[in-house]
Amino acid sequence: MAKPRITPTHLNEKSQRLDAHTEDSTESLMTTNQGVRINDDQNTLKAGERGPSLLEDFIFREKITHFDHERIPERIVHARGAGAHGYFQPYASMASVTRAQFLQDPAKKTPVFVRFSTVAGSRGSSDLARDVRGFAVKFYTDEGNFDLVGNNMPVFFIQDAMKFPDLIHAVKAEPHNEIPQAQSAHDTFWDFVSLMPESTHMLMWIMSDRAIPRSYRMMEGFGVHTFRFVNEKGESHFVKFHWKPLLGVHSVVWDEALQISGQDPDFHRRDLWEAIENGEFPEWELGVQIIPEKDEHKFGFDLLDPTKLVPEETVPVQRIGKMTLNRNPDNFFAETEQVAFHVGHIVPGIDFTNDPLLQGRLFSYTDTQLIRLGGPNFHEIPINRPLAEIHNNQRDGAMRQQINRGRSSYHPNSLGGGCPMQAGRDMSGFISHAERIDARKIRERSDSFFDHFTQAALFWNSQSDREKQNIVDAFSFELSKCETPAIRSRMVNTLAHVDKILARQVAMNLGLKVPDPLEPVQNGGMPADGDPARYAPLLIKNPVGTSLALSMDHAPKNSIKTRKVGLLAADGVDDASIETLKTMLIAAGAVVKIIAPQAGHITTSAGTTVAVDFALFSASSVLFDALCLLDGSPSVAAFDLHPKARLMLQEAYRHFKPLAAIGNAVTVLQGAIGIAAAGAGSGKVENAKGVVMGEAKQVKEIAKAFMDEIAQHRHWNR
Ligand code: HDE
Repeated sequence: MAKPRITPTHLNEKSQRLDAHTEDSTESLMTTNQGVRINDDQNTLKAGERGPSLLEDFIFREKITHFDHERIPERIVHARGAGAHGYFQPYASMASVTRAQFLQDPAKKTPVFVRFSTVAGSRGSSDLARDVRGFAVKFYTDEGNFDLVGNNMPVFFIQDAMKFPDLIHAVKAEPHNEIPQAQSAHDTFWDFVSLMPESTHMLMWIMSDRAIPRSYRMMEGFGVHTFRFVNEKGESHFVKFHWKPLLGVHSVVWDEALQISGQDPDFHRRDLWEAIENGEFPEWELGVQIIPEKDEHKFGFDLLDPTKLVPEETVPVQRIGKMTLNRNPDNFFAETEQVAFHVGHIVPGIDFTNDPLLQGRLFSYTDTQLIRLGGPNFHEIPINRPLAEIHNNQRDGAMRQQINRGRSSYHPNSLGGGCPMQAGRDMSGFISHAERIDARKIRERSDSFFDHFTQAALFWNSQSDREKQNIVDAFSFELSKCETPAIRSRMVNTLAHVDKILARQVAMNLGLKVPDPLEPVQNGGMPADGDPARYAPLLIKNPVGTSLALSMDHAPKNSIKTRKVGLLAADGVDDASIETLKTMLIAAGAVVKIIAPQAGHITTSAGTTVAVDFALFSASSVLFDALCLLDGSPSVAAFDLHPKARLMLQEAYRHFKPLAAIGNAVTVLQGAIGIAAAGAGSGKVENAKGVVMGEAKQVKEIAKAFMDEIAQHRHWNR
């Protein structure tokens, strides 16, 4: 399949040649970076066969010097990530609210590059950390690059950018011993957040299953801040951005996440890569909540406060276009590592608000690229280069690629014919929304930011019982890892302000008393001269309802596309059972893998050879969405009482995954997971709690019921 390329159009011919992708053909000879052919790449230059190496060996020195400098500083946050290319296409013109050209024409495809990431861990850390996921999209629009640098959660820990270094210092590994890696379950994180009541809403999200997604392809994305859309007439609307995954929103369970971190720390990266290689292109719809300026103050919270969301029931999400990721990067470093996102990369028709977190980010992202990518010319790296032409009077700097012609690098000029000229107000240039500001210069926070618990409670109230249980378990796990008792108590006290049952259950797990009556929440962020009446006691201020859109259990579950299903089969497996299951699952879009006692091949009862994808000894249940034990006496016997097979089935059951067994395999499954089929032998397909069992002749019905259970993802009623 021909891969679409982003081709630089604005560089002169010579630099274009230098920037082209290089691929070593079979005829190409090895050269130095100066283009000199290399005769021998095995040995350094020596004074005699057994003599010392010579300093003169420019070939060796060039190679080692380049190697020594292969790493650039990893991102201070979001160091661990994976990226992909694709395109975005709007459904209809959005001209009534924005003049952004890429949102006007349903026929227009805009190339994108997306990078998903975790926040806290180092570049080599596990994908399955309990963490927010970054969801950063670079749109290469005809009017310049627009970066939507969001997360998979709609709110953030803090309200003001001033606190970001503190938050990140607290969550990263502790400075004295650099422990723990990619985990928030330690004292400094909980010390900080328990002193920052504004974090409470985000903590609810982080302790929910949203923090352990099944796949990057199965998580929502959010712009978090309130942005502006501005139309041709200069009219502004507030806008909240959303990404809605077409595969639904799914997570793993915490015990699974812990195991995946060992079994396959690249789980999410591999999943994204494989889906795209297999032609299963991940898709998201871009959603917007559009709020007229006149409604700015009608919500009971401040639209500028990034610890708040606008419930979808209050302002519905309009789906305005679709993003498809259809090409893996050619080179991880050149693209995924060197891509430089920036919330300040916007195009005409989109603008900022005064959200104090967003305002701080507007400074931070360019600054971070200067250190990470080594200078001010990072926009010239191919992955960062806009498709729109660049013309300005900026010159020089480290690693400059563009070779500017002519004498004038200033404006106004007459020597260069006045070029490049300003677009001017009547043309296509960026015009900032002329927001009226009449204010005193102060270092303060608005009173409208001081309701920290209403939306935390809204989130809690909107969860299903099982989701609530998972949140309780996550708080308990994390806080149990804190060594300082005062931090645990302080956090439980904060939780009591959200919900008494939540606080009580966490307190019980930690062996603590629930604070009653509520003690004021401590606010470490309170300035020394602050008015205590403003800060404490902090209590729920607004009526709390529910918002079903906040619960993953309410997300649609109607497809098994790309779910990984393991079929346990050994020599002598029944042909009908393996063929039917494979064919029906693949037809519905699932990814089917054969797990056998050994690697290589198995032979079916009719003598067909089937390739084995996973040997039992190196497989693990946590790498699959569902497991099925196939029929055929010799095959079933190979798994019966096999400790690893039993472990896999038991674990899958404990992780609430769909399971199936056919014919003779039924008793093996029953034995492993300790359940009996209610009507075993009744001639009916048994289907309870996501476990499907039946006779060999019912294989089609079993497959059908199994697929319905896989679509439900997890079965919490066990
Ligand atoms: Fe970032 N953030 N951030 N952030 N952020 C970075 O920029 C920063 C925030 C987000 O895949 C850094 O290039 C500040 C919120 C993503 O390359 C840095 C503040 C949201 C990524 C930075 C925030 C994000 C970053 C580090 C508080 C969700 C990864 C490397 C004021 C809306 C992008 C880099 C990628 C990366 C600063 C808060 C999302 C240091 C100062 C809120 C997805 O510039």
